[in-house]
Amino acid sequence: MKALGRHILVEFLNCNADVMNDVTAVENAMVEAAQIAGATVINSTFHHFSPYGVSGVVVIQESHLAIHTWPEYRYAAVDLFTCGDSVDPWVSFEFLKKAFSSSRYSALEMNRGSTHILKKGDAVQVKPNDAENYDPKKGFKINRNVWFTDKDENQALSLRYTGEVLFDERNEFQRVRILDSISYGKMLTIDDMVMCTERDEFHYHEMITHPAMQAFESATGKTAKQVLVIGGGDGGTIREVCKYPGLEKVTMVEIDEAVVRACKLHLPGIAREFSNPKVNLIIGDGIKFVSEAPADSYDLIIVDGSDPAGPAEGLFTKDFYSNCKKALKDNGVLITQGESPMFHSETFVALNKCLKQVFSTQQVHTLLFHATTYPSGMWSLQMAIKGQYNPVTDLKKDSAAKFSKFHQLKYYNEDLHSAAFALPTFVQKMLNA
Ligand code: SPD
Repeated sequence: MKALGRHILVEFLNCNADVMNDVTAVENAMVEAAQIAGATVINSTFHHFSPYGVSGVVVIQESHLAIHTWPEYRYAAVDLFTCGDSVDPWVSFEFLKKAFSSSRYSALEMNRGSTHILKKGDAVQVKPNDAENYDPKKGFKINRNVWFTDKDENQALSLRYTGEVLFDERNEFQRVRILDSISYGKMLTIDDMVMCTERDEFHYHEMITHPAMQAFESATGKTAKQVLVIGGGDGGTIREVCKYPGLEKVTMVEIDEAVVRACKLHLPGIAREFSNPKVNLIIGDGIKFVSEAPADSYDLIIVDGSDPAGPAEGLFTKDFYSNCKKALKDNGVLITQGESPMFHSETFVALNKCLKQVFSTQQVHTLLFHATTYPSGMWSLQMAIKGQYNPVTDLKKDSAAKFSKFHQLKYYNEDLHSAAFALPTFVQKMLNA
């Protein structure tokens, strides 16, 4: 060999655009392309650009593989650079051609570090400096740097994950994935939005359940017996509802059975109450279900939907909430996830207005809580009451305290109940404008 390395500059054309825009798929293909060629992978870093495109590099003991994709042109620019004789970059080339479904391509091979131009004295003894990453049995430790990003055009929240996709299914409704995050445990994502993570799901599930259950119980002197949950396919909300012994039945209407299946399989701590005999799971359209529900059927309705895109869009309409009001018994409570004053300010305000039109201004209350894995970290719930009581001033604090202690709740307690309804001035202004 007359050179230290071989460098192939590749143009992949007519690629699969979805793959070109899928950071996990691109990274997996690049890592596998290196391994299949006999390279030792040391590290990989990949990034997804907004609105589209992926860049990344796989560092191998024998140099590197790099890529940048333009999904809108179905194009990828790839560098395959290997040193020594043990790795054949053309094997990586063939693998990537198939992985990206490229039907037109070109490649140019260059020798790097030609021995004709290197002087003998350039070869100096260098001390190896990566011993800590090397295990004689397993070889080099791969340190992947893969990020999941939940974003709109201007804001984002990113969580690093191992690169492991434990569940990935696209169906007529949405794309459902379970990813293995580095510091938040396993997480459920729908259409590239975080729904819940093992580490902080209790913030959301306790807050969408207990303020409403406690407010109802305090005002009426009895537990909500008939509860309806719209959405909530991960099972976190019904898990909280099932903590009330006075509950007779919780009906949950989830549109996508894949969410339930994924969570039963990978998030058993969240999905643990599906086998409870009080739980009646219906796979179907919650919007239709509520429109057909008999009047005065439920003490509590919890709308645990996704963001207003795809199947959850109809959960943000006046029709839907009018039907919910009809389905509630007198003194019944509705609570819905209300988006973020910072991330989705327009939806947040519009939903509040819509509820006030349906239930009256005095009977609609906004709560805030910390949603550490939702963009902006500040999330809301909107509560509407079909009755004349107030969820804060009528709260029986002692019972709320007793309940949260007995169940060792991690977020909700009797003081937080009232605190959650206290809004920052800028949020008050948004809602009263
Ligand atoms: N941006 C995320 C809002 C999602 C609300 N629903 C989450 C489902 C958890 N049960």
